[in-house]
Amino acid sequence: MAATQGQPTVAGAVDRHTPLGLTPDDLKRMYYLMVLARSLDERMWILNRQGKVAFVISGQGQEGAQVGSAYALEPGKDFFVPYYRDLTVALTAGMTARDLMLALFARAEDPASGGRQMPGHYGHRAHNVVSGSSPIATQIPHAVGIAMASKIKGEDVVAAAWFGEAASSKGDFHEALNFAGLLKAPVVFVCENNRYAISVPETKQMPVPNVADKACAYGFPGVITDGNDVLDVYGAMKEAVERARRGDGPTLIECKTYRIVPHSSDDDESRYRSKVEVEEWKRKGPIERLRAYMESQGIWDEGYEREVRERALSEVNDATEYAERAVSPDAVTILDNLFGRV
Ligand SMILES: Cc1ncc(C[n+]2csc(CCOP(=O)(O)OP(=O)(O)O)c2C)c(N)n1
Ligand SMILES: [Mg+2]
Repeated sequence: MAATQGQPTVAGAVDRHTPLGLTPDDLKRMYYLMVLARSLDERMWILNRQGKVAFVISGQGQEGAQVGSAYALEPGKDFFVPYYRDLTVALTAGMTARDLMLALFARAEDPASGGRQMPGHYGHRAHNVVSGSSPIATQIPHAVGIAMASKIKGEDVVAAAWFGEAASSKGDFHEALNFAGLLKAPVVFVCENNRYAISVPETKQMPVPNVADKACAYGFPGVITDGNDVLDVYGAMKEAVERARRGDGPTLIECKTYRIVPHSSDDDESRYRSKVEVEEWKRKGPIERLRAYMESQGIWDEGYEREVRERALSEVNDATEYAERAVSPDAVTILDNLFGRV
């Protein structure tokens, strides 16, 4: 491929992005979204430990699966139905660091719920990000409903639902996939298999080795991807979105990945996994992997890294200060949006 700014590619490094229709600028955008998500997430933990915010649920380690999948949808047109770890999905869909911090601080201006929902319930009407409920997997049938509404109205809209591997043991998952397969709904199911449901390893909650294996029961393809390889996930998602737009129905994409921090700010991970295991996965992290690839293509260098880190830090600082100063919902609005008027 043509290297940017005249930098040579590493001899023998295979260009994997051009065949997928991605430019060096796309890779830089994906890289930035992951670094921004990681920086925001790290700041959220600090704010929690300072006693400023009550709860954090984290996407660290899963940014590659998230940006690789969300990037193949069209923001402002397609529908994003994420779950609580999907900070990078929310950012890729068009939500800002300020939006996410406003939700974390439960401020009135929080676009997801005006400060009503727990953090991690991403939502933004203008960006077609649909906020979910806390019970696991309930967002999966919602995505099928949105996809079917789009199909019935003759719109060219694809919906995607994201969820963890344990969500695939819930009835909601199976009902959603059954109807999506039957009705050929324009939907993509993205499973972020991070190997654990809080403390329960995947081997203790599912009888098959891959979530993707479950798709065959519903008559559509199940694809296994390396969830820490942005390009692998993007390639599978691009194909799945094209398939959905053609009217050929759903795809289930499993992203094999790992969360590198505890389940939430209230979890003690030392009770169920070793530090060695976590450190091993950190070394294979999605940010590190994309950085190495970009370097091999002459798209990344130390100067660029500094620029990215500084830009992300200033966005995180701005969002933190803005949300900390923002007002909480007025107590008199407590019943707003709970009851309809007759
Ligand atoms: C119906 C239901 N049961 C239990 C919970 C408590 N809970 C919250 S997250 C979680 C683990 C889900 O694991 P997985 O689907 O693999 O997603 P991950 O958290 O690993 O990303 C559980 C059991 C819940 N929110 N809803
Ligand atoms: Mg899991």
